[in-house]
Amino acid sequence: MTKMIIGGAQIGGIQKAETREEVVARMLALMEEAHDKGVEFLAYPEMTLTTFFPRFYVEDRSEFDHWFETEMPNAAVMPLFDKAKEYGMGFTFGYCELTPEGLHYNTSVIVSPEGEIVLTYRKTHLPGHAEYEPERSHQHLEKRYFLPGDTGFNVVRSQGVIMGMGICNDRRWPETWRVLGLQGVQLVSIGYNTPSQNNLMQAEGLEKRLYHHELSVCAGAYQNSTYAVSVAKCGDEDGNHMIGGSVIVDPDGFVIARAQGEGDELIVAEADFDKCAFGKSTVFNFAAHRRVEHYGLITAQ
Ligand code: ING
Repeated sequence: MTKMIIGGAQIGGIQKAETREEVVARMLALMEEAHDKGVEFLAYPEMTLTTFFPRFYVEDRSEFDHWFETEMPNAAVMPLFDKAKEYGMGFTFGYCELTPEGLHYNTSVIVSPEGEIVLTYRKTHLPGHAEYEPERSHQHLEKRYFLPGDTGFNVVRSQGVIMGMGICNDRRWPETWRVLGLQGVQLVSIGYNTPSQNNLMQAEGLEKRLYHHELSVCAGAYQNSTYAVSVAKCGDEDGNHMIGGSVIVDPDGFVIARAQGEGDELIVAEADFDKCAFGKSTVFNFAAHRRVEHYGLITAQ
C-alpha cells in the first residue's frame, strides 16, 4: 500500500443528555460522507461516545461508570463496525473502557476493514488532577477517573500501513511520537478533547490553544517522518467550550487538511506513504544519526 485516502471525522459537542445511539448516528453520517469521498481509513476523536465528563466532580467515582464501555464492540457501536465493514473502511475511535477487573482507562482502538480490532491503546499521559481543586474555574479530573494506560505505544500493520495511536495530551509529549517512530510508524492517529478555557484563570487565548495543538502534531509528524490525523471532539458541551482545529499532517509536518468549524465535520486528504520513506532514510535515519548513549535521562527520570 503506498497511497490511501484518509478521513478525519471531527465531532461537535456531545451533551450530557445525549445517548450513545444518538452519537453513533452522527458518527455514521460522517462515515457515509467519508465513503462517498473514497475514504479508506477514518479517524474519530478521543472519547467519541460521550461528553467530556472529567470536567465534572463526583465523590463516588462508580457514579460515572455509566460513561464507560464494558465490552468492545457492543450493541451501541455495532452499527459502526457493520457499516465500516460494508464499506471496506478501516477506522479508529476513542472511548472510556471499564475492564472486567474493574479498571478504568481512556482508550482507543484501530479496526480493520474486516471489522476486527487490530490494536488497542490506553492513554498514557493523563493531564489534570485527581481531587476537586476549588481554585480552578474548571475541573479537569482525568487522573480521578482513569488509570494511566498500561499498553505503551505500539504499532500494527493494517491495510498495508504501519499505524499507531496516541490520545489527546499524548500529542504534547515527544516521547509518544519517538516510541512510535522507532517502530517505523507511517500513520499516527491522536484524537483529542481540549478545553479552550484555562482552568487556572491565567490568560490563555483560544489561538494559543490551537497553536500548541497544531505545533505538537506537526512537530511529532515531521520529527518521525509520519502522517498524522488528529481529530477533535469540540464546540459546546453543556456550556463548556473545547477547541476544534482537526488536522491531517504529512511527513514533512505540513497541514494538508484542516477543519473549518467546531461541529461534526469531515476532513479528507490523500496520503502517499512513500513520502515517509524519504525522511526515515535521510534526516531522520535513526540508526545513522541517533546517539542513544546520551539519552539516558529521558527514561531515567
Ligand atoms: N485535554 C487537554 C490536552 O492535552 C490540556 C488538556 C489542555 C493540557 C491545554 C494542556 C493545555 O489537549 C486532554 N483531554 O488531554
